[in-house]
Amino acid sequence: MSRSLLFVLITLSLFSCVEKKNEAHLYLIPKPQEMKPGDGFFQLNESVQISIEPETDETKFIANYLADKIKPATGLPLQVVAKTASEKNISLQLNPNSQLGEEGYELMVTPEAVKLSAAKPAGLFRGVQTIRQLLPPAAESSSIQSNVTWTLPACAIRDFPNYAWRGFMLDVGRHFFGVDEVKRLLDEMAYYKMNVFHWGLSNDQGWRIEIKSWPKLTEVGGSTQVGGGKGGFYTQEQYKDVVKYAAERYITVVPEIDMPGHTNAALASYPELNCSEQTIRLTPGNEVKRKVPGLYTGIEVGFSTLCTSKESTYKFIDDVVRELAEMTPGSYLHIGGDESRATKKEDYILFINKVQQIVTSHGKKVIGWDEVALATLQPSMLAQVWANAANGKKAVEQGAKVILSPAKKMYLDMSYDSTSKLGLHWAAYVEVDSAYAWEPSTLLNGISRENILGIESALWTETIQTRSDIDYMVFPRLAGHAEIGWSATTDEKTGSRNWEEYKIRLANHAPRFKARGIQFYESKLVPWVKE
Ligand code: TNX
Repeated sequence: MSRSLLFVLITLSLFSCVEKKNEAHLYLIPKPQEMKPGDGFFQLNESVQISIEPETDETKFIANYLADKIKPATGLPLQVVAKTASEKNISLQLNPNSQLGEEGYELMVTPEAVKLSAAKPAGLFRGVQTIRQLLPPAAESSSIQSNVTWTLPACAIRDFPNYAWRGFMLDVGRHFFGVDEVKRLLDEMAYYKMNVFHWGLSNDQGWRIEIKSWPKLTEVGGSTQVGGGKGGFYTQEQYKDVVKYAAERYITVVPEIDMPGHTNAALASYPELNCSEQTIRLTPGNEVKRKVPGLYTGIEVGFSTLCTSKESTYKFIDDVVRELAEMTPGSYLHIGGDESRATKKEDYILFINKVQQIVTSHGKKVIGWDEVALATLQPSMLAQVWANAANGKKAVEQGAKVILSPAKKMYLDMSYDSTSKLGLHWAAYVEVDSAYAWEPSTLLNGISRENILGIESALWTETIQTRSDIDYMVFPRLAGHAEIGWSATTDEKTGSRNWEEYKIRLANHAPRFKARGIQFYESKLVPWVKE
């Protein structure tokens, strides 16, 4: 071999080494509260095991979850074992004395071992997501990847969430999405350490959850969707299956039945839920007078209402809430309460007060969109602020806590800009930087850190019909929201989020999105890393 060829080869191999250097610890999303880089790398190979201590069903499940995530791309069948003498392991350890709270964890990666510890299983599970992100992006692929060295960069991480409630809402009322798609989104939430799945199960266009005592809700009310497609609904068995799947990811399901407005699908299913003859607006300009509305497949809001003055309406609500509460382990039920423009204000207040009592009588706490603050809120009630800060303030003055879902920042159905092929823009165009660079505790007058339980992204689906539509609107904005919920403010000087710093981390997630098969929106504001 000639000298110059040798030189070229050596240079090339040096460069490819540099290129392959795993710096994933610098690009974590959400950013850990504390991270110190170390020297060297831990390398995965056939002999690495995942050891758990103590060995319980939960720790075993979490370890197997990690092994299952790593296997498809690496081909490595990492074995789950009880604590062993072997040092070269990934160890997951529950340490009840740890001060890390419900979801915090500590992670130590050295060339010799990976040590994850937490006070609670939920903390281990969150830490496992960090382990996944420390591996090269190719590790997130669902098929075998060759020529990759499976390393984790040495580092020491101490991490815990900033807000207790880090939610994602999916509206399946406008367009229906089946169990598999919901589970995929739960997996994505888990990846970003989110912990509340708010499931919008009813709306004008569709009723999506089987209620055994009122079967026509799904037979009739579930039979269509926006645009006139066939809609769909979840059986109670499917609902319970999703709840279990979520719980295995330490995600709480909060079901929403929106009322008294947004109820056309129910009103079309059961005539007795209507008051008297009403003017029904089928489409703008096309109005008819009749007692029972037909199914609705447009995207107008604010035209429907349950009859708030009939006792039988509350019997209906009691049945629905009872059946839902029975299959919902989480402590909250969401009663909607938004945009009830077809309900008189005094009727609305009476209604919300009564429904709060019904929900409480079934052992659940109540959440409502910010308009519910017009009623008399129980102290345990949560108000979800989406549009009206004054309502949020009213809720806070009544002693309630709030969840922030400001439409201008967190509505994932808002278009990115005027050229976006999907979405609405009544609140704003929400580019990736705007979705990220804000702070919950300073966004709204009269609502401060101690009033805020957390934040929630919302995907309304008037314009969203397919999995790739979901991908385009949800990603990458969801990653930024997850970080706002989990990580402390990145820029201590300005007290606000540092977009310039975040966008580099986000750019480095492009190969990860791709490896997970996500067709994300490639915003021009982000210098995406190509691979
Ligand atoms: C407002 S937010 C709504 C939804 C729509 C959404 C569209 C809220 C509580 N109500 O019914 O789908 O805007 O962006």
